[in-house]
Amino acid sequence: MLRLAIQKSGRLSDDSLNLIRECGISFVNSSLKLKTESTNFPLEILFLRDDDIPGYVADGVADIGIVGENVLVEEGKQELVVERLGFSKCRLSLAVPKGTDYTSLQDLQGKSIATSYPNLLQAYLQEQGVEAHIHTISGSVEIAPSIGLADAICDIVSSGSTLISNGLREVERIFKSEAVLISNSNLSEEKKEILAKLMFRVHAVQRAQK
Ligand code: PRT
Ligand code: ZN
Repeated sequence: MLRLAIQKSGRLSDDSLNLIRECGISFVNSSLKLKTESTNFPLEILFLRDDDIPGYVADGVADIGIVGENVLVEEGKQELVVERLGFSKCRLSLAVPKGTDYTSLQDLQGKSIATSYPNLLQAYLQEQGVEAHIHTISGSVEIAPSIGLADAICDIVSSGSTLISNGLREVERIFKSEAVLISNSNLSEEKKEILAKLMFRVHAVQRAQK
């Protein structure tokens, strides 16, 4: 039996479950249960916080998982990717208060930036030769400039409406993300065979959607 970890409730959950169902894999899903078994495929599904999924898959607690690339790369586990899934697309961007003068990244030299993605941000700033103070906060990043916590933010954007409603302007797109399927690197032969069967179905679903 192969163990799949998906997000319990959030922006990845519905599309992750839909993909499994479109693969013809049936299961009973109760919102109270954190674990379920398929009735027609050797798959067990674990429902977790998205942030915990890369670690569980790397450690082998789960065999495979579905997670946003932003979380995966932030945790330094990009080598686990098996397949890009094309949903939950978004980007990690830098934004400044809309009245702020901004012409290039150099304008953030010595400034403070609030983010939940310190590693991705640090790597980008370093590559661009800019030094800034990174304030790591776990949520509500968009309010940081208006409460005086930071000069700029670096956060996930999809439509851009959250930035606009918080008086912010997107100035740099630093990372493009989508949902990815990840796998532990030491699967048993038996589990590799189940994963190959699953991937065969995933590819058929992807072809049908084109
Ligand atoms: O509870 P748990 O830890 O599992 O969930 P979470 O709250 O950490 O994550 P969740 O469900 O918000 O997001 C899961 C994944 O969905 C992210 O890691 C991204 O890969 C992807 N994703 C896609 C997004 C968005 N779109 C998105 N818009 N994640 C977050 N947002 C947030 C963003 O942080 C910002 O606050 O939505 C706001 C911006 O949206 P727009 O449309 O106004 O630009
Ligand atoms: Zn999370």
